[in-house]
Amino acid sequence: MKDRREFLKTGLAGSAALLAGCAGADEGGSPPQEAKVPDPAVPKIEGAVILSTWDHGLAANAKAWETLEAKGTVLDAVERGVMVTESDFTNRSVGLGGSPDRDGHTTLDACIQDHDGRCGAVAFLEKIEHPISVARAIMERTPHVMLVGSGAQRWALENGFTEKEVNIPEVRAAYEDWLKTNQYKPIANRENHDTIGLIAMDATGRMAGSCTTSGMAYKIHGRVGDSPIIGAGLFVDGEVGAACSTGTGELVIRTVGSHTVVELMRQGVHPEAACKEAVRRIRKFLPNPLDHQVGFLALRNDGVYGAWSLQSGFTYALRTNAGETLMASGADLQAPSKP
Ligand code: SD4
Repeated sequence: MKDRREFLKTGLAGSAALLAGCAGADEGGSPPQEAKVPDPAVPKIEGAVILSTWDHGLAANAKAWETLEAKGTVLDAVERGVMVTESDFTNRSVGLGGSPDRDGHTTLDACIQDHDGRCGAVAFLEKIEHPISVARAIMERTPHVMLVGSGAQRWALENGFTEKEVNIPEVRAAYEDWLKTNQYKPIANRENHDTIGLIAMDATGRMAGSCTTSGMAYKIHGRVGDSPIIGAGLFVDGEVGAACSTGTGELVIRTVGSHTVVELMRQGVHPEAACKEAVRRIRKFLPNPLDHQVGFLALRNDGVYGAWSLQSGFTYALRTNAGETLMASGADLQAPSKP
């Protein structure tokens, strides 16, 4: 892959906000700022718009775009896009290549939601390559929204999904190493923060979103984060827009983050300002905010988008008629430099 910096562009709003947000930022000591409403406008985009979290969003967006071009629905696009990430077994926080929990199991969480708010979710699933497709099947074939654990597993197997054993020596070795310390202290931006959330609007204005993850590495067996929780890791209301999140899921659940972003947009708040406010609500109860990363993406149903994160380093992929771009979100705090 080319040097990341070659791709990396900071959004129009993001660049201004990044500078403003990080100016004078210290190790978390400065008080959270009230989000300004409205923020500088990102220009409206004509046609389809796809946004997804982190660098791996580029490949997911490409597939989602190809799906739209082949006349697939926007729901097909958000599903197929993140399936690319789920099948990338070099990814350590999505799909079967994901790092395990502290008992050595890789457990998977996912959800999907369409323009009209229909949704499906699955959590604590094992050995199934595409949890996002299980989530969609739950939405389309059951009267329920969410299945978890052994019930979800059984339902998936009874409904055409198959189990796959994936053994990755590097993942095993890292787990063995981790067992020696047995300490749960994720490193913000550099570990455990690669969930893919993908939100999209097709050229007719229909929207959908998807989110899939193996969650935080070395979590307690049974732990479920924000990613499969509708309203936390993802929220779509075609009347307004869509939002998704990445980062420490517990913080996003506590604040129902993605729902907050969509509801703020409903009240007229600009997408970037809505993301910024969702971060502020998290940051206000963090004594050491740099111990965490949380990032939000938002897409309004007129194609205007925004992003914001707790600390710098959150990248996201944007796909429009103009092509694919890797963006850097604006952030409250400057991330410490890597050792
Ligand atoms: C979780 N939000 O399980 C996920 C982890 C994550 O980017 O986003 N990583 O809490």
